[in-house]
Amino acid sequence: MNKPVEAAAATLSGAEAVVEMLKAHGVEVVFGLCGDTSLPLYDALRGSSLKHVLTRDERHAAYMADGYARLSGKVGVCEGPSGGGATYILPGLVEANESSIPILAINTDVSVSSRGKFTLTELDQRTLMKPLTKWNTVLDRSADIPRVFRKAFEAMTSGRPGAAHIALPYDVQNGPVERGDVWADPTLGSFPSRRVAPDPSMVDLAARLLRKAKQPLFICGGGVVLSGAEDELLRLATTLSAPVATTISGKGSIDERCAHSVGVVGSNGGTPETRAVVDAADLVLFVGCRAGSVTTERWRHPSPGQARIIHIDADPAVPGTNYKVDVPLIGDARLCLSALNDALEGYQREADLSWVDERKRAKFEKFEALARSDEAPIKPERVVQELSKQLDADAVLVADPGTPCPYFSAYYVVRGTGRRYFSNRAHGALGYAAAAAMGAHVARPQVKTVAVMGDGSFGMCAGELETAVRLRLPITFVVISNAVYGWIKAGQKSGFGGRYFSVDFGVTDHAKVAEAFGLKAWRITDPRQLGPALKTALAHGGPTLVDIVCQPLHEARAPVSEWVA
Ligand SMILES: Cc1ncc(C[n+]2csc(CCOP(=O)(O)OP(=O)(O)O)c2C)c(N)n1
Repeated sequence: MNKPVEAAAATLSGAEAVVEMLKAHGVEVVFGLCGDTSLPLYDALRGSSLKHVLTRDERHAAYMADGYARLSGKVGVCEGPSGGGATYILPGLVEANESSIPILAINTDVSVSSRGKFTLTELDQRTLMKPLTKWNTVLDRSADIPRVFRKAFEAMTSGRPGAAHIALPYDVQNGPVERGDVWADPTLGSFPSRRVAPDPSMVDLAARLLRKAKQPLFICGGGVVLSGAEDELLRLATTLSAPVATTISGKGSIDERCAHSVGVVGSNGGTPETRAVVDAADLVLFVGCRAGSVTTERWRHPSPGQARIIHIDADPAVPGTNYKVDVPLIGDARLCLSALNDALEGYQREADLSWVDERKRAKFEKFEALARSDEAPIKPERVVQELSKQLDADAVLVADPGTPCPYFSAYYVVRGTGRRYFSNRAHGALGYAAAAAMGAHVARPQVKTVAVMGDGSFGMCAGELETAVRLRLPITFVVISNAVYGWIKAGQKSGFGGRYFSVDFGVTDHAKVAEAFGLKAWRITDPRQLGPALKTALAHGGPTLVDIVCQPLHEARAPVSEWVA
């Protein structure tokens, strides 16, 4: 006799509905760490097709989600339990939010029915996360799960992308959700999901200014890569015969070997040579760039009034905040640049870019003279040069603050466009690169991923090396080892008469620490050993770490012109 077909249950548990809502938005992986309040969610994840990456703390789970989002173009998802799980996930959430990277953090929470009774780990997650995220809520009822997740994905990926937070109480995970309510628009799982076009009258005004400019210059922030506007940018730069400078997050907007490329400008990766290009402009076109303190060296380059300003940004609040803007173009960078290309159809500005090339040559001559040095301790320039020689063009390099970010931003030449290099430029918290590189690798496993950190950063992320070993991630971690919070010591030298205070710490053999976690590792003191060690490390099939004893920043000739807060 035929068995009756078992009808699918009309309801799901809240935890099951969360999993289904993530899947419906195209989520494939969740980074996170377990806790008492997360038990129903873990039970639902266990039976699902979602991959779960167990991390060693929630901050790194959020950094992994961030690195994953940057490389995949999809929302990165992280999770943790209540109380400490929420306070620990917070740094990664705010970094992503300020960097316009859509990550969703889910913290489970004490039951709705236990609120206000001195319940262990109880915390006002709504208030905590509100100023740090683009959108956040605390669920009170299971039935609201589908609507809340749809709203979170829409908020994260439309307009200026950003982070979202959802607190998921224990009893909400167990309550019923109608199966029919569980649906989503999958296009909201990638970003930008809803592109906005600029006002045509503003496009005409901008085109008129561009035709009149004698020395136009692009300064591109992260918005170009976020919107995939690289081709439109090159087309417009070619029409205008204009140089293209970038911020650190803007690396990847243009192939840095191209004649138009200036490199990074500003106080963390800019040099006197790149600054000279900014100072020569009579029209600056900011694209997807907040014109913040680092890029503009505290709003001095360009100097106020020096140049006409056209400012393209998806966020209407950005143009006009720091510079008097002649034309604001509000919209998606790709659509704005494309509209400008259409408006300038048939126009060609004839100009010679050899002056830009001369400045780039001058910058790299100084760099190469130092990179060639066989002196110990090893010069940071040597590390940049060796990695530049050995990494394929499609490799992904993540740099921490300290020595790595300014040196790699200045001298690591990105060959090609799109996301190949990044750093945490919103808050610049130490200890980001290792976990972000792990997330990046999960998103793009076919290319080599490298994380470069100072030893200050190593101290803030070392526990996560276990994750890299457990998951056999073939990432190379590079430690610039100098037993000092070097960037700050250099600031004490340049701005406070060398009155050094509480910046030196003890020497650690990071290679031995890494070996204890199960990585293959090298400690390098002689510059001549650096190339061979990196070669072996990069080719190894599993996680590797190269600990490089380096010249500290206060003794080095840093690319930055000055230390500015
Ligand atoms: C979480 C956090 N705390 C403090 C700082 C301030 N800070 C910026 S750079 C720096 C020193 C970095 O030291 P290290 O990682 O050893 O790199 P180095 O500068 O020596 O190359 C510090 C403490 C920070 N960026 N992040």
